[in-house]
Amino acid sequence: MSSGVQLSFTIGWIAMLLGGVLFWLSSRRLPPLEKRHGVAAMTIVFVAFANYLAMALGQGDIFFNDRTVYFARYTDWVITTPILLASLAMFAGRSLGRIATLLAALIAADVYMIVTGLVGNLSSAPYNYYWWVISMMAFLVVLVLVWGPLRRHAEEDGQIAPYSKLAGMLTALWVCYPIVWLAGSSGASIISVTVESWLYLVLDVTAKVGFGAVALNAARQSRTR
Ligand code: RET
Repeated sequence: MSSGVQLSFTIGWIAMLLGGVLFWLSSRRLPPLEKRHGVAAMTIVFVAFANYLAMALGQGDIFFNDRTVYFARYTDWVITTPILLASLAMFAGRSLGRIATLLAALIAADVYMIVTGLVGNLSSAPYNYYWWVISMMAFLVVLVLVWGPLRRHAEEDGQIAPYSKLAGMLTALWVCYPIVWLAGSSGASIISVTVESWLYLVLDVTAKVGFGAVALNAARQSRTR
């Protein structure tokens, strides 16, 4: 592993750990009914912490089809992205029970997206591109549900202002992942593995720690309503 890649993994587990401490401290100020936002944010960063640590220790990759596949990214994403969607959904209805079916569909499409992405990363050209397209279809389903039915729920029964803000943030960040995937070692290798790992690092920290901070801030304010 090159030292640049190694450094990005080390910064990754440290950033997730610091995010965990930050979320733990700010969760204490949440009103009891909003503690669930803190639980979600902490779970996300601690799962990412473990996966970044595994990659830093050289336990998160395998050499397959002539290249290194960092499978720990996918074991991270397959757990954390459903929780991210659930934390967005917490702003869409007063209880998750009211949107259970919608959330289940959202998570099913999301898990499908991550798993087919991993299959693509384990495939050589041109099959990796087939899987990218299949994974993108599922991603489109996720976006359609987030901006369609779930948003309508937020208007009727939830908190539309934080919902819109977080949905915008989620969309802007998540669309970058398939682009990095395509440009990186899983796709056309236009960028180096070092650049790829730094791009994923910035995205992961923003999509987890940044997103969680915005969500917790909005959850704290909902007390005064
Ligand atoms: C893959 C494979 C290629 C096609 C698509 C992908 C989407 C990945 C996404 C990942 C999001 C990760 C987050 C992680 C941490 O918080 C799997 C790269 C569409 C959207 C938000």
